[in-house]
Amino acid sequence: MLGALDPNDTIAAVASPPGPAARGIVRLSGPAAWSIVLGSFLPEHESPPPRRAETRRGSLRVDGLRPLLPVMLALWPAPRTYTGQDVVEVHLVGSPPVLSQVLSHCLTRGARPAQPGEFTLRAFLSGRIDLTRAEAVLGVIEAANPAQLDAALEQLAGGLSGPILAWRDRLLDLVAHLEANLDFTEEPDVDPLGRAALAEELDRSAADLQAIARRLDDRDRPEGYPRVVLVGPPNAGKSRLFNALLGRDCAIVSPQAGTTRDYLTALWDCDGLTVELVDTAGIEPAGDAIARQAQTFRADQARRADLLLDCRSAETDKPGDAGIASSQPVVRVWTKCDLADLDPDDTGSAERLPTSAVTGAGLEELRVAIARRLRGQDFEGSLPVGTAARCRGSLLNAEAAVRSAAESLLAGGGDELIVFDLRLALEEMGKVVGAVVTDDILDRIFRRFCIGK
Ligand SMILES: Nc1nc2c(ncn2[C@@H]2O[C@H](COP(=O)(O)OP(=O)(O)OP(=O)(O)O)[C@@H](O)[C@H]2O)c(=O)[nH]1
Ligand SMILES: [Mg+2]
Repeated sequence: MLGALDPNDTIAAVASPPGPAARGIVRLSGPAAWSIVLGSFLPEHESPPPRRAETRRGSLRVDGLRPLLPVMLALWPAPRTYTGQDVVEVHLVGSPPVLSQVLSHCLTRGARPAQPGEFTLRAFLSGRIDLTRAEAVLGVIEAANPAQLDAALEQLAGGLSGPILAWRDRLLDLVAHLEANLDFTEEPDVDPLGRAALAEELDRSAADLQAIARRLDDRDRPEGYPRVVLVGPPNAGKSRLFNALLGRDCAIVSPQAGTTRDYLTALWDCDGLTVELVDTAGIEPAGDAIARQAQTFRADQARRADLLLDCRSAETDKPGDAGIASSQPVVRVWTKCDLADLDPDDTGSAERLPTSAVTGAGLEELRVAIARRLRGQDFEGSLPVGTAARCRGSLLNAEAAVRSAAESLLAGGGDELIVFDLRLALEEMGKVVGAVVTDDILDRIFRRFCIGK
């Protein structure tokens, strides 16, 4: 368990990405970090250990390496460092065998290998960052595209924790106030007006908490990517368009109607957004058991879509046809335009993007249209996967506890009951901002980090 790791050990790890590079970094954090490195360091200019963050040039005498290694040291004194401890980074040539030699040199001098995420865990334990920020660091490391990276960076800046912290502070004040009453007065605070105002304020807090939870609900992508689902009549050219967009042949294409039965999914880079693209069976009245199953799959995928691509064949379908009716966002597409002359003045064709999977015409426009629609739905603001799900439950629990406190207040319940509920709410909010943390949460978050972060 990461939560059980001793934060007083000095830890070390290669902190640069794996593989050869111009420069590599070995990072140490802990009480002995500086002495371990400085003990083998020959500086260009002799000077005492710095009292502020500083870099030093010189060479390192490393066990098992004959020549002295030219290095640059970055030294940060505790407590104003990322981990809250003494930190040192050894910057040197990015050769993997040399880096591993330097690391083992440090390990034989008293450091132990850092577990994945352990540097960030220390940052969290020392109160330098809260849990949402810790997870955002992970988001930055794992971000699959620029949009996710933006979201992770925003979260790293405290986007999520700010409003929640503000509420937590208000609740803390309230609890302090009520507890003072418990301690110092025999009679409960019986000012009915004051209690009604307090109850109203609590109701407002509960509504705010619910709103934040709901916002997370909207923004959380269980799989992390917006889903774009191709739908339309059999033979409309969905599978061929699916292949053309992906740039490889995954789906079976044939002139026979009813070719696609299962649904297919593939990750697709759509104008900088990573999207899960889904091909489905053509919409038709269900026939035999297989066709029924195909329709169930299709309906289920369509329901879970963030955006539907409604495909009609320009060869066979009429321009006036409105296409599928759906409350979900839809981009309407003409397929097989190479087989038909579309009149650009025809309103029907203007509302549908003309494409051809054979000539590639219109595919770029389609890509841009899809990305624009998804960005309009704020997928760029999606939280790093997992954060929203983890926070939502706690926010809803906090909301329920605050509402229960408000009810007790109005019903004239004792202050003990109210304080009890508010404490519950605080604990739940604490789970979000990391003030109260179970080992389980720590472990779940930090074991996903890579070593050296
Ligand atoms: N000329 C031309 N033919 C196309 C185009 N797109 C699809 N086709 C042809 O239309 C036929 C049906 O294409 P599919 O992609 O299998 O159609 P589908 O919508 O997936 O059909 P189901 O899976 O049966 O629902 C195939 O013969 C394709 O080669 C296109 O843009 N131009
Ligand atoms: Mg198909």
